Amino acid sequence: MITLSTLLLVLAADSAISVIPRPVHVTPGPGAFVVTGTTVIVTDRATRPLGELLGDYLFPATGLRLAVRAAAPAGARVITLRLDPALTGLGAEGYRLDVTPGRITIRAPQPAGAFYAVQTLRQLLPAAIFRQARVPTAVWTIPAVSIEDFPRFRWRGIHLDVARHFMPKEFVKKLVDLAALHKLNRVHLHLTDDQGWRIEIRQYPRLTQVGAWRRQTIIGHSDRDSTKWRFDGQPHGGFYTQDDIAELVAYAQARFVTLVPEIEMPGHSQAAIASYPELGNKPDTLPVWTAWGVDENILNPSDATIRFEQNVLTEVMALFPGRWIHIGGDEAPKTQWKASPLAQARIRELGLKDEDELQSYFTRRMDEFLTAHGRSLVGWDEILEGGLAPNAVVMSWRGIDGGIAAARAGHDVVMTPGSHTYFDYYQSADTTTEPLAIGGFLPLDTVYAYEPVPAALTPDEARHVLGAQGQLWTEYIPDPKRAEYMAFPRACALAEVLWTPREAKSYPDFLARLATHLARLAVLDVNYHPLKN
Ligand code: TNX
Repeated sequence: MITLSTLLLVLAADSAISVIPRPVHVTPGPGAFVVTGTTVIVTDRATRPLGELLGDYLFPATGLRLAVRAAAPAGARVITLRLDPALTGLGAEGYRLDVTPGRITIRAPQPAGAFYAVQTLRQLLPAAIFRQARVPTAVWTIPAVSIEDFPRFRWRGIHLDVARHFMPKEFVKKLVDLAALHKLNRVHLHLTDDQGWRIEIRQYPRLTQVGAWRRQTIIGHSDRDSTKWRFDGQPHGGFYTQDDIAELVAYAQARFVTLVPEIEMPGHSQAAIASYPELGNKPDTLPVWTAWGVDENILNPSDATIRFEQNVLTEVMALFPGRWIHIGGDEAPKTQWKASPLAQARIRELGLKDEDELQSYFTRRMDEFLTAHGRSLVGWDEILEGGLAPNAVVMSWRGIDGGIAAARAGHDVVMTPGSHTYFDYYQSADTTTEPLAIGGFLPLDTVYAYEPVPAALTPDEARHVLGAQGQLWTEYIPDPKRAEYMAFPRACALAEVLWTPREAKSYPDFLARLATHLARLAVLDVNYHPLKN
């Protein structure tokens, strides 16, 4: 018979479990584990760094430096982390987490899973655990629960455009931390665009000496009539040195996040052309662009330019160990290629039909190059026009059709449709109370309702949908605080779309957990958008 007190305990435990993204199986138990100064973290060899990481997570707020040991001292209350090959069925990122009043056990087939168990554990503690100074009054209670958990998708991403507005290295780290807290495993860095080049390339120093800086920035939205444009008169710029990048890569790796670098070509390249005018189609020297929009100044399609970009990619590959290298490929107007004798001669000598096929040729050369180095090219869905390079992964941003076409052709796909993943869009219907954004309307419930697998795909084709990611284009996002405002809590909703089984999703349930979760984000000093529509 269930007594009233057991029932209340169960209910209390249940409401205490406000984990985002929602785990696959959650079974609350009676009682709770209390972390005290005598709690010991026990690990095996493989999970040792994760035990240390857990200790580091717990230290600032608790003031307790928990011992990390290879074996449990007799009688100690322990948090155990270990790899368990018997759990291989949970996949590369799955885990089991068992909390009882006497002990906590984390088991996972691979370290990534143990890492995600630790993230879940942090969310089971009071929100004050995220404080960076000791919270003397708190009791560090973890409700008893058994959790079995694994992600629905392999690619769970957030993108950050550091080209339109440079974002300091420390903010990229904060975004990596927030991604990891939400069990996101890709941070896509949009490193180059018309308005700025943000990564040191040693062979081409002018890319950052010249390309990382612009004289000023347009104010508000660009009017069709460029004589109406007004500028702020404030120089803007910045870039990451190769040492900065190495630091970011190591930081992300320790949090099971793969950084995906993007070097845009052949469009969105005016900062590169400003640095090296020979990359352009015209003899003019261009400034780094100071306005927003689709720019006609694209790279020329010469062999020298292709070699230049491959040399850039060589340095990029040396810095970023991840498999995926993004080459952009979007919004490359063909006006200049139509008028260029060089581009037209290339079309003829290569036996191509038109300028779209010429862009495909350019992309293929990058694909061959990256493939030869054991990497995979990623591009925005325009790379489908004129024929898809054989090993390309497609990011479907202009709706879902590009994703459908690419998956049908046997290519991997990451879903990034504006309609559901553009976090630069407004999140309230009443835009008068919002800071200026690019436009659009993407409220929290729409993000939550997103289904990444297009209904048109067969199960076989659907296997090519690696996942999805949220986009933070920064034309109207001038600084980290605004980036946080635009990303949260929409990124929380997307994390659940990408992790939680489709059948287990529930918007009311998500909102109930989000209320607790926002207290965590507040402690983490995340400038999230308050809940209203
Ligand atoms: C289109 S999405 C772009 C970006 C802009 C964005 C603004 C994509 C591949 N290209 O250059 O920043 O729209 O929403």
